[in-house]
Amino acid sequence: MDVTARLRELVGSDGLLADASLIEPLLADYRGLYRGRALAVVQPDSTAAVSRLLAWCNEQRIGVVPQGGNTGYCGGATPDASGTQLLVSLRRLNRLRSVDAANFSLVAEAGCTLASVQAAAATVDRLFPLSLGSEGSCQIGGNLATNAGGTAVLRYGMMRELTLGIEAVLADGSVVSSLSPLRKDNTGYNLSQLLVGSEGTLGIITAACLKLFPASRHIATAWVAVPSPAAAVTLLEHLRSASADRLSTLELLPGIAVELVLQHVEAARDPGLAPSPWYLLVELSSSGTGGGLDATLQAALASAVESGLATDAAIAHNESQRENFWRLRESVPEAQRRAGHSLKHDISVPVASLPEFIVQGSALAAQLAPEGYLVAYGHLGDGNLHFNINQRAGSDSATFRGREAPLRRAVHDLVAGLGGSFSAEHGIGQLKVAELERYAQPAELAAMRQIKQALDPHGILNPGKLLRST
Ligand code: FAD
Ligand code: 2HG
Ligand code: ZN
Repeated sequence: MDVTARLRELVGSDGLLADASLIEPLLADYRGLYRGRALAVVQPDSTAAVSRLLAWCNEQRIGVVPQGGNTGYCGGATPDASGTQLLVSLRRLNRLRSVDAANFSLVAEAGCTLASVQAAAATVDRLFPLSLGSEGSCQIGGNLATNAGGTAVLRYGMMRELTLGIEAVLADGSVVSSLSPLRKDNTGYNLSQLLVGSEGTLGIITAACLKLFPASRHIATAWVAVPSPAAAVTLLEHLRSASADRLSTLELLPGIAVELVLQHVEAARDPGLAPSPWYLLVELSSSGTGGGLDATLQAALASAVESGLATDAAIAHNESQRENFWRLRESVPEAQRRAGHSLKHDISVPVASLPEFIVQGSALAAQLAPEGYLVAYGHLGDGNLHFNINQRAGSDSATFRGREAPLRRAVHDLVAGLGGSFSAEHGIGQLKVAELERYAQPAELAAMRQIKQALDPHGILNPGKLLRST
């Protein structure tokens, strides 16, 4: 069989990527942990084309790897090394189908970037609140497939909570579609929600109806020095009540993360607070017309300083200051990448247990990875920490990398003991399959395998991701 000719029939000539220099970057993941090979790379531009493609792959038992913006952290969008899997890029399926201001919803195709969806919402005075450092390149389909989190989860929830319904193509090529803006629809199993977080293993998402909110008219942003994570957790409660729950962001950064950003990111500027072991990026936002948010934040922070929960704070007085505070936070992954290799853990624990996790986790990191230094930062308001250890300059790379497995075990066991999760927002992909097998309840894992078997009996959809191939 001439596979190339058949693929051309299924997705059209423009849908088959032939240029090797364009294919190459799609075969490795963002972190550079995995590199695969592909039978071919296709870029369908309609749901009908995805449907034809999957029906044929199912018949031929060809493995299919969906790919969005390829910004994922767990190798979920990278094919294996066999060269037998088809890479399906959704980037041409990128139309905004409708924006419905009255119903506070929009319908976007899977290949729309997150930034383009945020911008579309803004044109009708609405907010699509999902916000990630990768928003310029990650896609809605990838955000849904990984149930992405980010910096506004505290107020608006993860991608799951922002989803009204999904259109997707199942393994046999059938299309399930639930794109109405209904807020209430209790008609049996919720297939859309099953697809959220399924990482391409149950279907290819082609479009989604997403929730919008009133646009924020007032925003107050502050950079705050805090003495400890325990103080930051108490400050979370204080800010939520003092602001009548208008807190939309509370991100924790250690001093070392700020130093790395200032060292590696040219545009970043030091906010000039008293030196501190920890900092917070705090943002209040409101759709109301009353204003006064700066004053609310100012008063809340003044009382925090008085009571010792904070040691210093600066409120952004203009857009450029606000952008700088955000840059200091959003550039941490890039600064860490420039600083060298890091061992990453994307963990969550109940918010109140974060300080204890940091104390015990820091001791483990010092003991089990002495060639590294800790850069633990992230979404404090969600109990989600990126507990990353960077390699010290001059230390032996192989020794440092060899620390990964024992450290991961110790950190994830600690997290499990505190009732937390070893994968808070980045998913499982191929990186954490063994972790899921270790930490999921047996009955839960068995149910996941049965769901996979029922929807994808030939195992063509993203084989070996999330669940081990059988
Ligand atoms: P990809 O990487 O292309 O794919 C991810 C997974 O989804 C793969 O398993 C793939 O097969 C599957 N998939 C993709 N599209 C589809 C589809 N249409 N149908 C079915 N399956 C599909 N993540 C967070 O949660 N919070 C953050 O704060 C955050 N910040 C980041 C900052 C930076 C600088 C970077 C590089 C990444 C960050 N991420 C974050 C991780 C990443 O951006 C998210 O996981 C994002 O949701 C991935 O989207 P993507 O389009 O790049 O998906
Ligand atoms: C973030 O919150 C991302 O910045 C990336 O989730 C985290 O690089 C990381 O570990
Ligand atoms: Zn994150």
